[in-house]
Order: sequence, then C-alpha cells, then structure tokens
Amino acid sequence: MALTSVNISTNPFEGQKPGTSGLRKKVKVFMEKHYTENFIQCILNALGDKVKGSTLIVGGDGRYFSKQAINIIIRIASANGVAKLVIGQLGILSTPAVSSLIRNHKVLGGIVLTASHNPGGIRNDFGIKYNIENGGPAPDHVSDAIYDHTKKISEYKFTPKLETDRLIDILGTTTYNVDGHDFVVEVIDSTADYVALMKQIFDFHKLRTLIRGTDKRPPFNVLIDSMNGVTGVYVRRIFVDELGASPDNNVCRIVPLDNFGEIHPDPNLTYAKDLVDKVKANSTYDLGAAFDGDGDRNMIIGKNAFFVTPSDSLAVLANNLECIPYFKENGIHGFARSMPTAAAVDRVAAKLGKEMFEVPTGWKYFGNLMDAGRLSLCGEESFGTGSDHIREKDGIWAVLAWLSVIEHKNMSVEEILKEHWGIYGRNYFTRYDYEECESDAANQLMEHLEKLINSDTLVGKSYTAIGKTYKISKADNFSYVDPIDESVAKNQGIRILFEDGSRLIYRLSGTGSSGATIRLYIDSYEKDNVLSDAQVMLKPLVEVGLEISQLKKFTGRDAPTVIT
Ligand code: VG1
Ligand code: CO
Repeated sequence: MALTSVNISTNPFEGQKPGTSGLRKKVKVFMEKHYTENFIQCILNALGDKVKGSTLIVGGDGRYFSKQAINIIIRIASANGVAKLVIGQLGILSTPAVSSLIRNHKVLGGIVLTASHNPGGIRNDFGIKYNIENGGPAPDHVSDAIYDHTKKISEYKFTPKLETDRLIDILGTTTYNVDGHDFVVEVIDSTADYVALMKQIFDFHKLRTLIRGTDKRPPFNVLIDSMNGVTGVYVRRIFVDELGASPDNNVCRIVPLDNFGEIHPDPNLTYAKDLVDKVKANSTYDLGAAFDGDGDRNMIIGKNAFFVTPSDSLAVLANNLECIPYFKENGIHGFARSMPTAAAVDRVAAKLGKEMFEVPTGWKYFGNLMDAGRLSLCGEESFGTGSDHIREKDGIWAVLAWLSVIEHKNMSVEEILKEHWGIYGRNYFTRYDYEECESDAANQLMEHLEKLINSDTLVGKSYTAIGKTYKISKADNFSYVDPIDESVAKNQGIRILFEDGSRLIYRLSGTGSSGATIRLYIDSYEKDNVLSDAQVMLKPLVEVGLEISQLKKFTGRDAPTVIT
C-alpha cells in the first residue's frame, strides 16, 4: 500500500537533555502529547543527511511504554526516509544485544528503549537512548546536537496510516511504500545474534562441563537472577539451553515483566537482596549473579554471598583474560575504568605492562579507545564490566567471563579474590547513594565543595575521625581529554585525594528521573591488611567525607538510601 507522510506541528519541551545514558523521565512524561515524537525526530535531525536510506536497530528492555514508543519510531522513521528498521521481537533487545546488532549489521545506529536500572511500570521510568555506528552510546557531541534540536523543534514527520498493530509480535519482514520509497521493518529473534557472539568469545564446551560437572568434579552450582528484566530471555537460551543449567534451581526471575515485578532492577546488595538471601540460605550455591533491567550491569557473589566489588571484579578478570578464547585470538590491549572506580585494575595493568585509562563516568567514554585498538577490558564501580567485543557493558558476558576464570583456575570465587589481594593488595571501596534529594540542596552541596577545592587552605589540611587522620594532598573537579579525538569533558566529579592514596569523590547522578541523587565514593588501598570488612575499614573515611561536604546540613539526610 502506498502511504504518505505528513508534517505535524509541535513545540519544544524543556529538559529533553540526555543524561549519563540517554533521556530518562517518568512514563507519564513520555506519554504527554508529542513528547516522545519530538525526541525521536530530534535524534533523526541530529543525524542529518545520514538518515535517508539508513538502517537502524530498535529494541529495549520491554518496560512499560516500549511498544507505544516503537510504534512512534516506526511512523517517524518511515516518514524521514529511513530505509529499514531491525526490531527485536516484542521490542525485546538487551542493551548489549543492540550494540552487537549495530556492529554485525554495520548499520547507522540504534534506538534503545530503556531506563536501565531505574524501576519501570506506569508510575515509574522510561528512557530513550541513541547508539552510534560503533555500537556504543552517543558521545557528548551527538547528545548535545540532539538536545539543541529539542530546544527548537517546530514539527515532526509522521506516517499516520502505517499500521503497526501487532507488527513486532511476529518474526518476519514487511515492506511498505512511504512517499514513493521502500520502507522495511524486519522483526528478528531477540537472542540469536547475541548468543552466536557469546559462543565465539567463550568456550561453551568447557563452561557446560563446569556447570554440569564431571566424574571428577561436582556440578558448579549457579543461581542467575534476571530480576524480571530483559536478560531473562538470554539467560534461558545461554545458561539453560546451551550450558545445561537447571531451569528450576539455577535461574530465577527470567520472564521479562514490563514493570519488573515492581522491584528496582538494579543488581546491588540492596536491590538484589533476594538473590543474596537465597545464596546465603543454600550453601550449595557456588556463585550468584544478577543483572539490571536492560542487561548491561552485573553483580557477582560467591558461596555464602561473598561479595565481589565491581572494581575487584574488573581487576580479577584483567589478571586472567588469557583463559578466554576471544582474548587469545585478539590479544589484550589496554585496560580502563571510570574515575570513581577503585584502582585495583591499575595494579594489574602495571604488572602486565598494559596501557591504563581513567575516564569519566559513563560507558560512552570507552568507545573511542576501543575503536582505536587501545582498550580490551574496562569497567565501572556501578556494576558495569565489558570488553571490546561490543561497545556497551555486558552483564551476561561478565558472568561467562567469571565462569571461564573459575573453570580455568578450579578455585572458588572467594579463593580467587583472596589470592588476588595477596598478590596486589586490596582497594577497599564503597559507594553511598543519597537518592531523590531536593535538587537545590544537592546543587548547594556541590557548590560548597567546588568553593572548597578552589580555596587555598584545603590542600595540606588534616581530618580525623574514629582515630584515623587523613591529610589532603590534592583536590579538583575531574576533567578528561579523550586521547583519540581530544574532546574535553569537564566537571565530572569532585575528587579529594589524601596523602595515603585514599580518595573521596562526589558526583550528582545523571540517570535519575526526578530530584537529585548524590553519590559519595570512598576508596582506600591496603597492601597487607586485605581481609577486613570493607564497611568497618572505610568508616573513618566516610565520616571525613560527610564532614567535608556537610552533607547532613545540606540534605537533612542521616543515612544513605543505598550502600554498595
Ligand atoms: C550511573 C552509573 C554509571 C553508569 C550509568 C548508566 O550513572 O554511575 O557508572 O554508566 O549509571 O548505567 P549516574 O550518572 O547515575 O551516576 V545503566 O546500566 O543505568 O545504563
Ligand atoms: Co543498564
């Protein structure tokens, strides 16, 4: 059927500025008339001439409002001259799967429908994020261009008669004629491409043997928790179908729900408490793992819920990559971490003689280094780990990498960590989050800190708490120059560094949908004292951090909402 597009008048909405990872707002905001349409049109406007005749990947974590958003994308993309949309069935694609598809199909980019670890459902959050042709999140200059368009948009293009009802439910290709050109919608299996990629990277035969056990080795008993997020479909295909895990005992919450079952799909000790409790209660579990809503984050715990910090996880993987076929073939180039992430991996890089990079928070900052062949493995303290196999962090990849290391070393999670600390010493790390503070209060706190670091008296000053004294050696607001394209990212977090190497970092979150979340990162290194409780070890430094920032005075908060 020949279809015709129309131009629809609209007005700009305030605040359509992409944050750390795309635009995130309450569902009801995205539901406002023209709101989602405007943002999609602005993505295409920012891409300019490249849009005509292009192919885009579309999918997300299946949260509430995804289907409506996909229908809007189909109608707007077709009207803008996009040649083809490749869409995950039912709109389901994990963030790592989108990244992989963009790269495999060599297309212009992808639109990811997710607010990641933020809660979903009609009362909660939705999100839209654009990924560029390398498969990674849009870099700042692309997000800035999108934002500029949102401030001046006056109309969007739309194909009103394009029938999208149930289109994405069934696999297959449909061709339309819009304004005289072909427009194709291909609905693909959500998992096939990603599963094939994992099979290239890892030795599935070895991993299956680990999970099933042999005459000489009992089965390695895992509990993989998808937290009702998108990874459920991938977990079933990979862990159950391919690796032989039990659908009853080794996996849980693997049916994606559009409200994540009313939980916060964020894999940390607070929000993944269910998993922690199950692993604690059943001492036959050797490893527990959880993912966030869109499948790019991971949490790893060992027997009895022995917790692996993401900073340590990164360092352990860096130290053992050679047991993974992908790295044997492709070599191991540099390592990187986001600035607030503890520096455990830096020690591994130094020992192995690899380049090491420290970038601002957000996966988009790793992409250029990977494209330039200088970065193989990287991570963030926020439960993100990944490699240059794609340009997003990758939760399932991280668990398969851990299982590869465990299979290779034939040691438990805890033994591996303790061995690692024995060699390198330990970076104790914790993060305090104060969620949904008043924006004004949070801004005042940051202004207070900014003033402090610019005063002449801070460096050299000592603070004492619970019998420990820390002397400030340096203080700044982190800024980063990308070594590849020399773009500059300023104001990426206040850092207070102490003479003994300890650090305090303060940032405001860029992924929330309302209010402000203050993050306080606390990090200190011990060469020999490696077996203490992290919360006990870091308590004095936490106190110092609260005193310096006057957090209680500004926010009225006595305690953080989440500690990781
Ligand atoms: C948080 C994390 C950051 C991560 C980002 C996206 O950002 O701190 O490390 O890259 O979320 O993760 P912020 O600005 O709130 O601190 V995801 O899994 O929500 O896309
Ligand atoms: Co995520």
